[in-house]
Amino acid sequence: MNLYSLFQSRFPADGAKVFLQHARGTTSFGEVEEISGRYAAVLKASGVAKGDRVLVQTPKSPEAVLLYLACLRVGAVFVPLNTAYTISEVAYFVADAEPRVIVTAPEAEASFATRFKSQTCEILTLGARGDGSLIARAKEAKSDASVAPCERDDLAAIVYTSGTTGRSKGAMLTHANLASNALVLHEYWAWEPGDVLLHALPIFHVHGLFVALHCALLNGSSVIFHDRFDTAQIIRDLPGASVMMGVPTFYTRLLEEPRFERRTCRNVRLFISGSAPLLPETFAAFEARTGHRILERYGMTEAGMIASNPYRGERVAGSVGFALPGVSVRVVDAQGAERPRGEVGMLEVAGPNVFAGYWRMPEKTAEAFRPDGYLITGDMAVIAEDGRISIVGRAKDLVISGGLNVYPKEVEDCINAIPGVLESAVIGLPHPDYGEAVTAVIVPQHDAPIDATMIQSRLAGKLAKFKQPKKIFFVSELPRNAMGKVQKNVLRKKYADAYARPHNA
Ligand code: MCA
Ligand code: AMP
Repeated sequence: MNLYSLFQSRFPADGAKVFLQHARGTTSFGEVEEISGRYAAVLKASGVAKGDRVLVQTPKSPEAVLLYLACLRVGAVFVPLNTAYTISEVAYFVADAEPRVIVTAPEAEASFATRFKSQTCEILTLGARGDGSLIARAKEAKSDASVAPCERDDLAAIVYTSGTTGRSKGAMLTHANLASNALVLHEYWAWEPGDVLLHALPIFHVHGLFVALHCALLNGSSVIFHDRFDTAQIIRDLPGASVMMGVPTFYTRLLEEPRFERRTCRNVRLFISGSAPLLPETFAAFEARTGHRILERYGMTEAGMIASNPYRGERVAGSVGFALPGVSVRVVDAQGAERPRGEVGMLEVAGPNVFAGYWRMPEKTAEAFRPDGYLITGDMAVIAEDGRISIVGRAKDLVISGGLNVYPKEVEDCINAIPGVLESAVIGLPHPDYGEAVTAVIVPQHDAPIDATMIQSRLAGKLAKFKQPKKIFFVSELPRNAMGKVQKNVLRKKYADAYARPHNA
C-alpha cells in the first residue's frame, strides 16, 4: 500500500487539470505523474532504494512537492528540514538520518559538499526557481512509471521534532499513518469536487506538507501555491480559493489589514487553523470581519491530526473539537490513571495515525508510549461530557512561535555556552503576531561584560532565526522552587507584557 498509489487512484481523469498554480506557471496532474517519475528515475540512478532516506532542505517550490511524491514512488523515506536551519543544525540531522541523497539549494551546495564530504551520500540541488542539478538530470531522464509496492508499516517520512532534552528526534511516519489521516480529514472537512486550496504554509512540516497537500491530492484539487505567507498576496488570491489552512499568525496578520474584508472571502467555504492555539479573540474578530467561523483542529508531528471541530456542527472558540474518526483520546493523571470527563489531565492518543516511534531511539520511543499503546502528547486537556476537547496548557517545556516549535532547552544550552553567561531560562511570552515569542532571561557571571547584542550575535550562526530570542532580560538570579527548579511560571508572569502593544497603537 504505497501512499502515492492512493493519490494516483484519485487523480482526475483529465491529466490536463491543474494541480499547482504558482508564480512561474502551472503543473497539471499529468505533469505530476510524468515529472515525479523523472525525479524517481534520478533518485534511483543516485542509488536510492526502498527504505533509503532522502534529506531535503530546499526553498518551497512546486518542484519540491514533486520531489516528495517521487520519494514516495521509490519507497524512499522523505526527511524534510526547515530552510531556516543553520548548517550546524543540519549536520545533526545528516549524521542521524544517514541519507543516501541530500537535496539542498544550489547556493548551499559548496558548503554542504565540504561539510558532508565524509558522508557516503550524493548531494543534489533544487532552487527556488526550479533550478539545480536534480532538475538538470531529470530533463535527461526517462520517466519511471513504477510505484514501489509498500507494506503498511513501511516508512514514508521521518519528520524531526526537538525534544525537552534538547536533542531532536526523528518521528517515523508510515505510509499507513499518512494515508489513514489524509482519508479521514478529506471526509471530515467535506472536500468538494470544485475545491481550490490556497497554500501558503511551509512544506517541511506536517501542516503544510501532509495535512494541506494530502487533502488536495486526494480530492484531485487545484492548489494556489504561494512560496511563503504574504498578506497582500493572500488578499489578491483568496477570491479564487474555497479552502485555506493556516497557523493562527496567518489569521491575525490578515485581520491587521483593512483591505481584508468579507468580499475577499466570497468564495471560501472553509478556513482551518492549527499548530498553535487560536485565541478566542481572533476567532471572534475573524467572524465579525468575514462571517466565517474558523475551524480549529489539533495535532502533532507524531500523530498527524488528532481532533477537529466539526465541519457542519458547532465550531467553538478555544476548543479543538472532537477526536477524529478512528482516533481514541483520553485524559490521565500523573500516574497514568484515566480521569473523569470535565477534569484536566494529560492528553493521550491512540489510532492508525500514531507514528511508529523515534528513528533509532528505542528508549525515547518507549518513554513516549503507555504500555497499552497510547501516545503521551505532553498537552494538558479537558474532555467534556460530549467528547469535546479543549487544550488548556502544556506539560512539555515548549514555545510555539508562529506555529514553529522551539524547545527552550536547546536555546538555553547555546546561551549557557557563551562565555560570561552563568545560566539562563528561555520562556515563551504572549506576542501579538507570533502568539508566543521566544524570550531569554540571563544571569551573567559576576561583572561579565555581556549584553543583548553580543548574545544575539553569538547565537546567529548556531540557531535558526526563529529560535533566537526576540528579547533578552538580564537578572542577578533566577527564581527557584524548594527543589531548586527554575520557576518559569514566575518569569512568564513577571515579563507577561514584554510584547504588549502600547494602548494607543
Ligand atoms: C520567521 N521568523 C520567525 C518565525 N518565522 N520568528 C519567530 N517565529 C516564527 N514563526 C524570523 C524570520 O527569520 C525573520 O528574521 C523574522 O523572524 C521575521 O520574520 P517574519 O517576516 O515574521 O517571517 P515570515 O516569513 O512572515 O514567517 C512568519 C510565519 C512563518 C508566516 C508565521 O513562520 C510560518 O509560515 N509559520 C508556519 C509554521 C508551520 O507551518 N507550522 C506547522 C508545524 P529576519 O527578518 O531577520 O530574516 S506542524 C505542527 O505544528 C503540527 C503537526 C500541527 O498541529 O500542525
Ligand atoms: P509539533 O511538535 O510541531 O507537531 O507540534 C505539536 C504541538 O502543537 C502539540 O502537541 C500542541 O502543543 C500544539 N498544537 C497543535 N495544534 C494546536 C491547537 N489547535 N491548539 C493548541 N495547541 C496546538
